[in-house]
Amino acid sequence: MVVLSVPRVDVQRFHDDGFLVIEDVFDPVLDLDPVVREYTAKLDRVADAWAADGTIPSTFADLPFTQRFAQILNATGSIGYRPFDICLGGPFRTDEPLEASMHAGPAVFNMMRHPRLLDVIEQLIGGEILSNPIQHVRIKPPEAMLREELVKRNTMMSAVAWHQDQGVALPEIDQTDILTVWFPVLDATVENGCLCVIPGSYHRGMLLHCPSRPGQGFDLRIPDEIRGAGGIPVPMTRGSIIVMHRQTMHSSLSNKSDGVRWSFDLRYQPVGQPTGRPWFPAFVARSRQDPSQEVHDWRVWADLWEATRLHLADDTSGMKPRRWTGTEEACA
Ligand SMILES: O=C(O)CCC(=O)C(=O)O
Repeated sequence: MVVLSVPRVDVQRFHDDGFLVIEDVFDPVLDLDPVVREYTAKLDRVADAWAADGTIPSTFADLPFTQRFAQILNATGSIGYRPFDICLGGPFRTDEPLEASMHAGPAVFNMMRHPRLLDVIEQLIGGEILSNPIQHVRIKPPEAMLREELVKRNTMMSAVAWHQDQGVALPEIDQTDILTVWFPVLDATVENGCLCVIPGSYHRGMLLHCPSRPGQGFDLRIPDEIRGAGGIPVPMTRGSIIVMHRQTMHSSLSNKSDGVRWSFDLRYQPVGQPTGRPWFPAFVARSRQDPSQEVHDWRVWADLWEATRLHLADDTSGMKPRRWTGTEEACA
């Protein structure tokens, strides 16, 4: 049996730059290929259900994954992405299963609590680690395959404007140690839309974000002078991760390639700190003090989301608006 060493984290460099790329955290075949298989099966199930109820004109079963995914999104619009993300998106309804509202499965859950990923996080924030529910899987087909409206409006499927992750959560996280962990399922390149970061940018603190696209209340970004501040693209091979400070300015490029750009963005923090989305469920990914608190079974994690879904379908009054409205004077 091959025993892999704990990935080494250059903590000083993380504090200097506000981000760190660490290679070979995952085994692409053992860890990431199961994610691809899980989503391939999910796409089959979703396509069958939607073709049966007339949501889409065909299952597009003869197409390879990327083309099929693009065709289904083109036929359904943004709403068609809901079953594939690993976080609930509205509308919250009681008359559909969790399966139709988001994705929860063993392969994605194994990534979220992968021991080597948690070994990295532990070196930065200690051994009491909460998995924050602001988490996404982004599967971005080539922009040339998508309807223009989807490319313009949906950041799960297209480029993401400059922002700080702290800016899209409630102010309750401002004093926390939340880290963003981003990793590609397939290699992320400049051509297919890798992440970009501005090294050291978190030292400038939190900046006002303004809506980047008219009418997009949920799409916030930092002002023009920062946008031009010289971010660097961060191409990454599958198996590697990038860890970012919550105030690190980052964005992602458009997918100009003919293949899919596929990634996870997850967040972790010390147990006990607020998550910035209190209406969504967090779970203990690692506890050195009390391992009995850890969630090990993906079904337990899925049940937390199912309970949340049912609650929100009934009552969304606990959901708070974003910290900015876009009507701030400086956004004019
Ligand atoms: O994956 C992307 O394209 C952007 C991800 C991102 O901005 C984030 O994780 O905050």
